[in-house]
Amino acid sequence: MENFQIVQFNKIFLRTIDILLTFIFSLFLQVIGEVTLEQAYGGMRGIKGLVWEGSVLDPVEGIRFRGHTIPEIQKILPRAPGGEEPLPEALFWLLLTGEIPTEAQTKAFSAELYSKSKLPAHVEELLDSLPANLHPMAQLSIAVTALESESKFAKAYAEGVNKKEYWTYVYDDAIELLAKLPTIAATIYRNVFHDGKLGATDANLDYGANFASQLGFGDNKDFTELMRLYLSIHSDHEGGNVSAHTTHLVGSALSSPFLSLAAGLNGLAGPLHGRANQEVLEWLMEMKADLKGDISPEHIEKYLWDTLNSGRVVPGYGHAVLRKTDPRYTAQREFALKHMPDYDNFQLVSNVYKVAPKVLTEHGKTKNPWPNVDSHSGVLLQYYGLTEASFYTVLFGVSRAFGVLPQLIIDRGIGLPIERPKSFSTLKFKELVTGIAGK
Ligand code: HAX
Repeated sequence: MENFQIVQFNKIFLRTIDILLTFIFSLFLQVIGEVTLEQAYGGMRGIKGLVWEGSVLDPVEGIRFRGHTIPEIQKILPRAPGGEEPLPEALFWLLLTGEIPTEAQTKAFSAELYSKSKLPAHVEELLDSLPANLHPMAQLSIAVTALESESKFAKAYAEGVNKKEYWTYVYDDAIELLAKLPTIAATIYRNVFHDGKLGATDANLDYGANFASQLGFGDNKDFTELMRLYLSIHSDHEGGNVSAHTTHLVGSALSSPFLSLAAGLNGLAGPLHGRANQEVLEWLMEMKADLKGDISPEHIEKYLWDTLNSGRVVPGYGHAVLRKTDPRYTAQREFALKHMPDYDNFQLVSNVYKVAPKVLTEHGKTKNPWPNVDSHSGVLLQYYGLTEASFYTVLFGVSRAFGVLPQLIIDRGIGLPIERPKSFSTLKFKELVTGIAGK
């Protein structure tokens, strides 16, 4: 099974990369942009300095995975029998190779992931020993770091493997990680919020179905569909976001995929990034309580102003790149319209959507007054009974691995070097732009 997979990936992956790189190398001296001081001091927005193969984010249209929009991948990627949402393992294949896997390839890949899903004893014991008041994202990061013991890449490197072979070991580690993440996430969920026991898995089921079952929601086919959609759309959002860039950066020092992903997850845990999904849900529930259930747009508008006037951000709104409603928000809204049109918390999210862009525009600060992915996900999970908001970013973390791990394999496959951009002190920047040497 493993050989079959790696031969397939090898064939497709090397062929694609070869053709592209020969062309790009011949244009290496072309100028692709300039850098302003505003960018240096403004979080490096818009600087074109990263290579990322899986997806490209257009400010208006949103994400394309290997050239395909979210509605397109919902149509063209293999699905589970009777299901309507894409299988995330098929998306991983697409992000890595640029090709849509067949149903047979996807099924073999699901089975391979299933066969590697058990955790080593020391990681199980470690998770069981963590206190319930340690944030689930910290637990996820600790467990992924502890999986370093399984790294074939770290072992091969220590044994002096040829650098041309790096990517095959990174590939092995990536598959190992992807396979084990649902077991880690479900263990955290069941330990912190329930009885510590995981639901049963089945070798014939897909990744999303087994994950739903491990979490304890396996008997709900709509929740399983939500997991497939959720894991697919949160996977990749080009390379510059904190979690993707961090994973890629740490990997460039030849840290293993386990250590690289753990670093990325620590970034995802920030409230301006992945943790925004927890913040949104908590903010919505506070709003609902404060408005005593009257969620009319007028009352919501006042609450939005109160949030802004107290010096806080409106969670789930704004984006560093997007300038329109996030298509990941739209995909989740479509899901809600289909599965829970009358749910009061969905109505709440919809009513916020009616007024927040106007309020944020009048407020005049954010460059993007539209909702992002995190604005919607929480209420979908609430509807099915996964109500513990502090767990939500863990689900995002499992999905993010589907986007950042293919790039790590590619990074080592094309031999990208260690990352090391240039920095200056403010005095030196002044000298650079005025020509006057400072002291
Ligand atoms: N509410 C209030 N103010 C906001 C805002 C919001 N939702 N979004 C941006 N602003 C403010 C910024 O804080 C900034 O204010 P200052 O000038 O006082 O510093 C100003 O508007 C300009 O910011 P920007 O250029 O529009 O946005 P950035 O690229 O700097 O930041 C963020 C992008 C996503 C971090 C920002 O929009 C934000 O904080 N949003 C709320 C948190 C959130 O939803 N994060 C999740 C984003 C998606 C993601 O990564 N998911 O994982």
